[in-house]
Amino acid sequence: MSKIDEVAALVEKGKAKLVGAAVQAALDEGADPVTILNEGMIKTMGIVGDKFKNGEIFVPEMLVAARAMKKGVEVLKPHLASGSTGALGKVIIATVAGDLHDIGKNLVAMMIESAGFEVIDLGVDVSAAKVLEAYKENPDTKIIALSALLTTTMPALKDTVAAINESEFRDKVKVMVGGAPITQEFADEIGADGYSDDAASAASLAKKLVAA
Ligand code: B1M
Repeated sequence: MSKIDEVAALVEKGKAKLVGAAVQAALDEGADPVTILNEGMIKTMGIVGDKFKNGEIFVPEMLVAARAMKKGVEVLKPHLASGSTGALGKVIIATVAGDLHDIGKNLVAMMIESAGFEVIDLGVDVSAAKVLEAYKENPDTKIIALSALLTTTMPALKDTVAAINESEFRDKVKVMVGGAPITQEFADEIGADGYSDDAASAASLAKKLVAA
């Protein structure tokens, strides 16, 4: 079994205490950090999700897999992201109301920070009101980035973007959205300024939005 396969197996089984060492071993063997992330972790979460959908596993198993992935990402982080300067300005990021998924949002935050932004992470299950409040506390924010992982929280994403679109500061801030069920079409429909489908392209999009 390759070291990356070992990482994948440990994430899938939710072995949080062992994943960090396996990621380190893969790195020591010269494995590419992005490949470890994509093949050892993100792909595995897809498998975990499929097993959940098929009734082979349940929420607790998804939860421990998520915890294990987070441990692995901690070890990977210095290899994926360079230190931030914050020079490109502030980004407020959140997972929308009713949604507890934060791994994708955290990866996006990490890549955006590494691209040179200062990230204000509001966490998960964040209401539109909290997003507006955070902007008012940080009126120099350049981008509001919103994540949604459930088809059932797509309406919350829509409502949050609508609240920003109706705010008095709309012309001062860009809004970007993403998450597994979100598409460019949906982003356009709800009036966001940008959509990206993964963390690396989210960082490029953020840079493009502030340059625009
Ligand atoms: Co949940 N869950 N979950 N879950 N969970 C999914 C999303 C699901 C697809 C699994 C499945 O059925 N196949 C399914 C959603 C189905 C749907 O909506 N159509 C689902 C469900 C149903 C649920 C519950 C409803 C289950 C239940 O209780 N019956 C429940 C809902 C809870 C809630 O939120 N209110 C639930 C709960 C959970 C846990 C809490 C147990 C756990 C989350 C723990 C955590 O995040 N801390 C969990 C997990 C782990 C998953 C899966 C297995 C993995 C998610 C993940 O972290 N993926 C997931 C299956 C799957 O994804 N295939 C699933 C890895 C991550 C890197 O990918 O988040 O997609 P992702 O992020 C990507 C891109 O989407 C993008 O970039 C990221 C990096 O490349 N991206 C952005 C994300 N945000 C972005 C923002 C951007 C740009 C790009 O700009 C702002």
